[in-house]
Amino acid sequence: MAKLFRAAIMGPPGSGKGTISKRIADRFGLQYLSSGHFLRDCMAANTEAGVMVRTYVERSMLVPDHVMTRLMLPRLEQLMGHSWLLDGFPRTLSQAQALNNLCQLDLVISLNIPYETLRERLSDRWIHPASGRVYNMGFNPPQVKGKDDITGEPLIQHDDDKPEALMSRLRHYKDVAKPVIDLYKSQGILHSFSGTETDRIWPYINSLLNTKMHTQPSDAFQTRTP
Ligand code: G5P
Ligand code: MG
Repeated sequence: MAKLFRAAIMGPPGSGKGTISKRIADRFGLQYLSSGHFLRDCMAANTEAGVMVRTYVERSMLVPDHVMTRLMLPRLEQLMGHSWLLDGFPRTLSQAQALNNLCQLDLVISLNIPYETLRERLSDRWIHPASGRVYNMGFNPPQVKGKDDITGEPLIQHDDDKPEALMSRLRHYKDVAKPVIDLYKSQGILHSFSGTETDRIWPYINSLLNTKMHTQPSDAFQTRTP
């Protein structure tokens, strides 16, 4: 049986985690689990957990670690027989340690995108809430303005993409991501990519995954895009 492959993608809000994850999942056949989509599903279902997480997500605050791990780890346990890619989890050291107790990641991708680029992207982002499909009016517009390509349902914008909420999300991200990045660096599985365009970063990630998924992980390196 082929070795299972477990990866995570980290990066600030709007860095392209969702966009790149979709390409990875399509290209390499990994199961894809986004913490943001998962939380929005809980909110839409109005479960007890959903009502609680809404108070954090709507204020652009991180959901407490014990809630995140209680929600995400059982979902990951269900996927134990599969290769997967996590988007947005783990986001704190405590989440990373809880995940480590469940399984060892093979690879972590970290995206470093300048703030100005993030601000421009998010102010132009539209989402199909039911599926989590993401559009950008300049980069990947829907075929029909304001409508999801697959279902034709209306697209919406998130409140937490407004500039003041974005600044707060970025500050949170930087504070909490550093120890997580340090942890994965020390484990030799962190790969960082810098740039302003997903299409220019993608070939490097594609090539990294091609190598890693078809050989035993033996080395770790930092990749910088031009
Ligand atoms: P999420 O949903 O994980 P964020 O804030 O981490 O949300 P977000 O906003 O989903 O991240 P992304 O996935 O990194 O961003 O980026 P994306 O959606 O792919 O791309 C952003 C936009 O840019 C899109 O419109 C895309 O089309 C466009 N784009 C991409 N590449 C390019 C390009 O090259 N050029 C151009 N022009 N455009 C491009 O989390 C939401 C909330 O849930 C909670 C928190 O409250 C969080 O705020 N949460 C957690 N709380 C605690 N712990 C966790 N682990 C949590 N996970 C989620
Ligand atoms: Mg996302």
